[in-house]
Amino acid sequence: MPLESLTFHSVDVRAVVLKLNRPVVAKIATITDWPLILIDLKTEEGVVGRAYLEPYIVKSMNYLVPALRDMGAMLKGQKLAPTEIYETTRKSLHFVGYEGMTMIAVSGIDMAAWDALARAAGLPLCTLLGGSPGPVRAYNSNGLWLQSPSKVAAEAVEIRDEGQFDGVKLRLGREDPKDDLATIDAVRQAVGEDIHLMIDFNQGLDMAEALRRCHMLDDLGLTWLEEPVVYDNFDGYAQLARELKTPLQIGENFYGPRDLHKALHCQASDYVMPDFMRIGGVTGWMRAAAITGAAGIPMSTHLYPEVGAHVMRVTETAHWLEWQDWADPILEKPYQIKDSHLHIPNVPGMGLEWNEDVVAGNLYEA
Ligand code: SMN
Ligand code: MG
Repeated sequence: MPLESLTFHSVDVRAVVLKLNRPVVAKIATITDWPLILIDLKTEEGVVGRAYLEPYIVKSMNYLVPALRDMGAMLKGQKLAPTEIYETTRKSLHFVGYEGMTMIAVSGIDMAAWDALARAAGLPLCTLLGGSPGPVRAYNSNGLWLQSPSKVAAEAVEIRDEGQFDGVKLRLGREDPKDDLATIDAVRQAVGEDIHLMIDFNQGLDMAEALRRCHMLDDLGLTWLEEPVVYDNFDGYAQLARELKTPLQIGENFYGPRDLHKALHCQASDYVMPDFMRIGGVTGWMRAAAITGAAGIPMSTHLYPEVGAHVMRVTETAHWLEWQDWADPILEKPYQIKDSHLHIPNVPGMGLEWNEDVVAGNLYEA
C-alpha cells in the first residue's frame, strides 16, 4: 500500500472505566476507578490505528471524548502524516492554549496516527522510527502506595516477582517522615539491597518540607527522587537539584516538548520522564528526545508502556521504562515482561487490539 496516499477517514472514540487492583493512594489523591479512552483511527483504505489515553479523572473524559471526536471530524480527508496531523490538531485550539486537555487530545490522535502508519507499512512502530524490536529495561510501578511499612514490604516482593524486576517505585509523603524511612527500610529487607528504588512524592510537599525530607533521604542510595513539589515550580526544582546528591526526576507533567526544554534550561532536574498523553504522543516524544539527547539527560517513560517501549528503542538517552499493567484488562495481548525487560512483539504498529468483552462490560457514557 503506498504510504504517502493514505488518507484520514475518522476516529471511533470510546470511554471505559476499570477498577484498579491496587488503588492509587498518593499524597495528593486516591484513585480507585481508572479511566481509559480507546481511539480507533480509520483511514479511507481500511487501515485502523489504535491508541488509548488514561486521563486519571473519570469526569475528564466528558471533555476529552468530544474534543477527540471533533478533531477526528476536522481531519477527514487529510493525509495520514502524523507530524502534520499533530500541527493541525495542536493549532486548532491554539487560542485556548496548547497545554492541558488540548495536548492530551492531540497526543491521543498522534499515537493512533503513528500506529496506523506503522500498520500500513507492515512494520513494528520502532522499526518505522528507525530502530528494531528488542528488550527495554523496565521497573515496576504497579503499586507500593502510601500504606503501612509492612504492607508495602510484602507488596514489594509481589511487585518484584511480577517480572523479576530489578527496580520498583515506592510512593512517599506520609504524615511523619519517620514512617517513610521505615518503609524504605522494610522494603530493602524484603527485596534485598541490590534492587533499584525509585521514590515518588507525587508533588505532595512544599519547598521547606521537600528540602528537609529529601536531605533526610539523600544518603540512602536511592535511584531517583521524583516530583517532591508541585510540577511547575522549576525554580524550586533547580534549588533541589543543586542541593541534592540523589538524582531528581520530573517530567510526567510536561505539556509538550517546550515544557521539557524550559525545565532543562532552568536546570530543574537531573532526569526526565515525559508522559505520552502530555508530551504530545510519539511526535512530542521524538522532539523531546532530541532535546534530552543534546543535553545528555537520561529519559524515562511515564505510563503507556506499549508506546514507551517502541520509542525507547530509538531514544538516545533511554533510561528506564515505567511498567504499569493497568490497561492490560482491555488488551487482547498485553505486553510481556521478563527479567526486568519489556519485550516488544514483532507485529505491525504497536499491536494493540481491544478485548471487546471487557470493553463492553465497562463502557462509560461521555
Ligand atoms: C502516578 C501514576 C499514575 C497515577 C498517579 C500517579 C505516578 C507515577 O506519578 O509516576 O507513576
Ligand atoms: Mg510520578
